[in-house]
Amino acid sequence: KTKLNGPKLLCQLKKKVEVTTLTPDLQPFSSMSWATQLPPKQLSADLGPYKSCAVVSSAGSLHRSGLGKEIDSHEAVLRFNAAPTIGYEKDVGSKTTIRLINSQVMASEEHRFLSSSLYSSGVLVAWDPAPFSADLLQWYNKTDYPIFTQYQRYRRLHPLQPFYILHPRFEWQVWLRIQENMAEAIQKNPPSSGFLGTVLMMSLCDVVHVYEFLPSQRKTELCHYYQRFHDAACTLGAYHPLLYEKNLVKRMNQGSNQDIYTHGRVTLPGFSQLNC
Ligand code: NCC
Repeated sequence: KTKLNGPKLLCQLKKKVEVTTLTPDLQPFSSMSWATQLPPKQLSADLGPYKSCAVVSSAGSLHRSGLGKEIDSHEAVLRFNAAPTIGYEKDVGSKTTIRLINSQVMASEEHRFLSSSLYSSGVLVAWDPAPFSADLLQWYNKTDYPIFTQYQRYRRLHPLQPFYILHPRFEWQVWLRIQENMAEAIQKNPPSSGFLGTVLMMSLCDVVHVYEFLPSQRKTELCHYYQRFHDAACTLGAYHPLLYEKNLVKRMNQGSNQDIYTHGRVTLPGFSQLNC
């Protein structure tokens, strides 16, 4: 096994990862009446291409970053899970083009997914930690959290907001890219929303700026910029292979180390810009 350098890694991601979403014509969903709630086209057919994009991690190190204006200057902004903008505009901006949410957020009471206005701006994209290489029916019958029932409820309440579900193949294709570039065996859990969202934006944007995924000089054990909760595992990972994801992003970064240190900013090329 050989560790690939940045350019080779980028080309592998482009070649071997497909950002696919569920569509109503897909088995076994095609025989279920609710499947008509799914968008008829792929996310990649409906969104982008965007010139310049921002991926905003939820890290505590965004606190007092003053990056809000810079983040909002990008054509499209991706945020995660329950990360708010209201009250935090100075540090994280206010634009939300896409929100990537895990199925836990959709299901847990505390996040009030069906009723909170936090989720009502931009395009929603959901994912669920599906079993490795399991087929869609197996996953459908045994999701980690009730992503499908919550999806149907949300769509009935907010029928006009675009809402996609990622194909589980995507999360495991990304996982394989991580594993194949590491010397040791990594845990067989899907990548974090942060890395999935970064790859998703690389498929839609000419250039992607990721903020505080690789921590800046503001690095802190504060888990999220929006919560008073400390845990180093938020930055280093426990369930998700987060440290390995960060290692790959560091290798693919086309910006300077100074950008990481001062802004927590990484610059990645979109797949369309690569000559592989
Ligand atoms: O915390 P979370 O992630 O929502 O953060 C989104 C992404 O930002 C990056 N991050 C976050 C905090 C930090 N200190 N450093 C970071 O680099 C990560 O890339 C992360 O993916 C998730 O990935 O979906 C996750 O979701 C939470 C939780 O489910 C939601 O926040 C809803 O409450 C998970 N936490 C728990 O299960 C307790 C987290 O493990 C992963």
